[in-house]
Amino acid sequence: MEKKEDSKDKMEIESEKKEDNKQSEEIQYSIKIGDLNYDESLALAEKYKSEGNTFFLNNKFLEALEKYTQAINVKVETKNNAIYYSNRAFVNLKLENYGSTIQDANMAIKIDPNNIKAYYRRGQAYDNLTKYSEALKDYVFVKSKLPDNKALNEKILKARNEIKRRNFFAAYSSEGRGKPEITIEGLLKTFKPNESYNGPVFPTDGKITHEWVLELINRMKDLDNKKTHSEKYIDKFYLLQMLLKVKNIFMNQKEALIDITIPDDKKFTVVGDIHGQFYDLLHIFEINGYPSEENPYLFNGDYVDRGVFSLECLTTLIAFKILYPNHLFMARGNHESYNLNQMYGFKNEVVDKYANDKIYSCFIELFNTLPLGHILNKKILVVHGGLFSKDGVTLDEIKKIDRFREIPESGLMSELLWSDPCKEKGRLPSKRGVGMSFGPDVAERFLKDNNLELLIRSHEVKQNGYEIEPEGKVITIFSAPNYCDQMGNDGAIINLNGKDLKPVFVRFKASPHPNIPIQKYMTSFMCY
Ligand SMILES: [Mn+2]
Repeated sequence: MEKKEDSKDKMEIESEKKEDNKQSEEIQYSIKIGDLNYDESLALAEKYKSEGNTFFLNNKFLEALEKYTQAINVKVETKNNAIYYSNRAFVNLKLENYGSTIQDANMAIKIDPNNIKAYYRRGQAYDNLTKYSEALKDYVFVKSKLPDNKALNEKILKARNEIKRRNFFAAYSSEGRGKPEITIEGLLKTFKPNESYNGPVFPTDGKITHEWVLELINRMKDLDNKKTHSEKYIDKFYLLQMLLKVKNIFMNQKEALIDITIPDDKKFTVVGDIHGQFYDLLHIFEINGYPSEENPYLFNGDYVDRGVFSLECLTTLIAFKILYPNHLFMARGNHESYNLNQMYGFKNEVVDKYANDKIYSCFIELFNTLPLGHILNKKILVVHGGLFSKDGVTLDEIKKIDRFREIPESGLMSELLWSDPCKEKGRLPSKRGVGMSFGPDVAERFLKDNNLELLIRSHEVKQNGYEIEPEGKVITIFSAPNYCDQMGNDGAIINLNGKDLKPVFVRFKASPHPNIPIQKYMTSFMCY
């Protein structure tokens, strides 16, 4: 997963005082930390740190996180403690726990204001959270200490450009939502179908058939990776027509939450994150049937980014949405977002596959219309992320959210798409740095207040493809098996019927796919 520029960074993990390692190995774990004198405590903490470093260098980030936490828990009151926090900040950065990265870096800087790496790591966390002004401050400070660091110049330039771009968009509208310079309709006027194109033609009346969609899927399938882009993808003129059609379908649904009624004897399927894993999406259709009026689906967001076949996934889903507008549902995930697509691959993928950088912004126009969640038979709320930083939010309030915009940094819309459940009661700050963590009691209160029975959400990779939270009121469903070609997890989907709404989980393994490096389109490093 590592990009080249990171491997240099990786070596910079603090590992001074190597001479302590040998000595510290002799200390037994069974010793109570409180019984140790200063030298023994330091030796123990250094031992944990060095074990953490070994895990880190072998890309075992979860284990490294645990070791740095142990080193911190020894509570050695020296500058070394700043190093443990700074190292843990780095591993949290790798795990994309940007909120935790900032907290750890803050601690490191508090203990040792000269820990330059902590500023650098905090800056990168802000950068990934698209908080460019904060990132720029840290980068500029690090640059003043390390003037020869070339990678910093690029980061500083990028942050400055992003700030400029934001100011530019903010000038358009007092709400700061930005007005796209390119629209689907505007762009359509400048395109004509390519004369050599021999694939499926989107009809002018928009009336497609099941066979038409299957033809489209077959065209995109390319297990040997032998076709050229123009042999694989629908012509951009027809793609734009599809985008316009499907955008209008979503635009007509004014409320941010969609009510779905599942008849007693009918099956209904909920699918979690897909993340550009086209061949796994097709596998879901193989084991669970293609979408149809008899076989309705709800896709719960995060269709794009990470995986290298995001365009294929989205083209397939919007084709089915056009065909079965009332039997295939799509919610917005946090990755259906301009900000995230810049880093996690979808933008670069579309630019590469269509050799045109304007097409991408048409997808954003579509993303800004996707509903924020669905309610099944008035009993189950299905959203991508989770719940809120305050109690008392009603379904009516959610329905009224003005969703036709980029996902904001805070507020109800942001929390719906970003929050995670936690095992602890109450609320915790988000390890991601966006949204929040909500305990089983928070979920129970929300459901009771709104006369609901269950919350289904996605957004987090799970070893079995799903997880039922304590108290059984929150279920996570994740449908991208062997996430990012490296996590080894199963994918899962939920089937339920209208009568008892009892979730039945179907688990599945990853399917073979063309051998394309997962980091091909990503500019950010990790995949957790
Ligand atoms: Mn997500």
